[in-house]
Amino acid sequence: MTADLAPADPLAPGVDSPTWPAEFAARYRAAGHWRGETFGGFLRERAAERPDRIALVDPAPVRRTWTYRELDERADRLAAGFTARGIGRGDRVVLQLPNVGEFVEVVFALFRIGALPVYALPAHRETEISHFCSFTGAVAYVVPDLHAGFDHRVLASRVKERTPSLRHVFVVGDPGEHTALSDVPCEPVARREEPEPHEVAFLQLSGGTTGVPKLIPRTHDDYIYSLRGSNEICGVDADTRFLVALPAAHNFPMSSPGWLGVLHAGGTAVLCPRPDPATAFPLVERERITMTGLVPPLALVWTEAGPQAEQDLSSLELVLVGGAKYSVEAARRLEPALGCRLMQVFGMAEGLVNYTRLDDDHETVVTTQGRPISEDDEIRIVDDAGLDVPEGEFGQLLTRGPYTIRGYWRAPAHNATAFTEDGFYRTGDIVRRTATGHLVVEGRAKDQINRGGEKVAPEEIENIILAHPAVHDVSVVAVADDYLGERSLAYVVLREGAGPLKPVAVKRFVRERGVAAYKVPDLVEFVDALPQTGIGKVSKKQLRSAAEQH
Ligand code: AMP
Ligand code: DBH
Repeated sequence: MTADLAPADPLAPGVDSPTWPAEFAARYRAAGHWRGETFGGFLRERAAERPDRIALVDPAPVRRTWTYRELDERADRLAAGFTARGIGRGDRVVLQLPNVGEFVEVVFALFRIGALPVYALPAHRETEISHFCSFTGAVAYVVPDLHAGFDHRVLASRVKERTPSLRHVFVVGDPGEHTALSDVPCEPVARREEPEPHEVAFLQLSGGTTGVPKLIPRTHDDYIYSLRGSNEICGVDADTRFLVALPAAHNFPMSSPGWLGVLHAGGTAVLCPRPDPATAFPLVERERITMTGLVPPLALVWTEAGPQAEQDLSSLELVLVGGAKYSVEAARRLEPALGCRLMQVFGMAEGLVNYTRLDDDHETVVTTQGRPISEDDEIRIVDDAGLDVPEGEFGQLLTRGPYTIRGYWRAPAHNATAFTEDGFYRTGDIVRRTATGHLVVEGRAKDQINRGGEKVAPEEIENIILAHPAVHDVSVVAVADDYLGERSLAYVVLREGAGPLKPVAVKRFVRERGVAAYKVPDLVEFVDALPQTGIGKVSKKQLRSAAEQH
């Protein structure tokens, strides 16, 4: 690629996506972390090595399977169809599918042509989807027809009306006024130009702390390294049968080690339509599942249900738990209840992932959130002034390494504060490090609510509530919750003279603005004024301690 062409190339790192300085990239290559693999390439390799092994199972409503050869061919045919419709290299495609086989087909088709999937969650609604489509200039949006009682085709029509760049809506199922995804595949023609390993492969979502979710550019090289590292730590191989219980679009079930890790290893990924024991346990039995990943509230439900289960869960070898803090008491109960090993995982879509290890002693597994994948993951634990705290004390976690981004996509102003000058990502997590190098998550410095692994940025919800004509001011904070870990509480100050408002009306207002249901405040409380800090900002600290009374 010539230098003067580079700035026009949407895939090239450094254009829309800040990237690793050359000396770091060289070091990660020399260490063998970045091996020049691509997603499209590794699927092709697996299809050549083990064409008839089952790669993917979608059990509902009728069981469908894909061998490696079928998945590979399907990706090629879909890629050809997307190309024929004018979707090409660097184009963004917002993908909002539940755990269905088409999710995996579409992702690999887009990888093949170098178009970038943008991973929306099934729970996202008009506000989030419109933002993803307009901010990324998406050319296509892929949806199910109906999911969990919601008609995504109607949402798609509304978003399309508002988003000039959006030329295509592809629907899995009955397309309504849009295009059926099943009409897209066609015969592959000549060989295409495929993306390079150092290029951006997709945009993942951040849980975020700001008014709008930030997008995370991940390259083939860096993400595939995290898959290989995760596979090694978790013992994933061609015999692994992994249940994708959480939404497939989330970074944890995608990569820790997730369905992408399992496909990289030549194993089998089984998609679970819902993660409750009534749905998942029969699948564990029928599909002889060996491994899965759960957020803490689900791990609790599985732990409760395990001993009474009518199904045979004996194939289960390892359950990973992460996404939010898992209590020591709950962690102690999982292994006996499910008859398998526990591994804690503390990760982030921005990069760094920590795991407890299979050879860690039991206390370490239940009391820590693990240690980094890579010896080249750099960890700093600092105080508010940015100085390293003494070993063993807690502070804010900063990290830099071979699979941690150097900046969000098209967000230079935010990047200036979210990263240090020398490229460390400020995770916003408060951690301490044990003598064995394991991290214990002690809390959080960032303004975020972690609702059982689903992250909510208070600012996003505050902005919505502020648009209510009766609202003068609002602040959204976390309250402790036995089941979810945290729930959200909105403190609302009404305008003078505004009529009375019920909590339920505030919740309805947020829901009707079209956001994911998990962002609707769990509790609403009306107050006369919000406490302030010395310089007149709202004191979230005081509000959080007031919220402890709940
Ligand atoms: P995101 O940036 O949206 O991918 O969310 C990542 C964040 O989830 C981390 O920075 C932590 O705050 C939180 N998190 C993930 N795993 C754990 C865990 N095992 N324990 C505590 N917090 C976690
Ligand atoms: O919470 C997360 O984002 C997360 C948790 C565990 C993650 O991204 C991961 C593992 O990879």
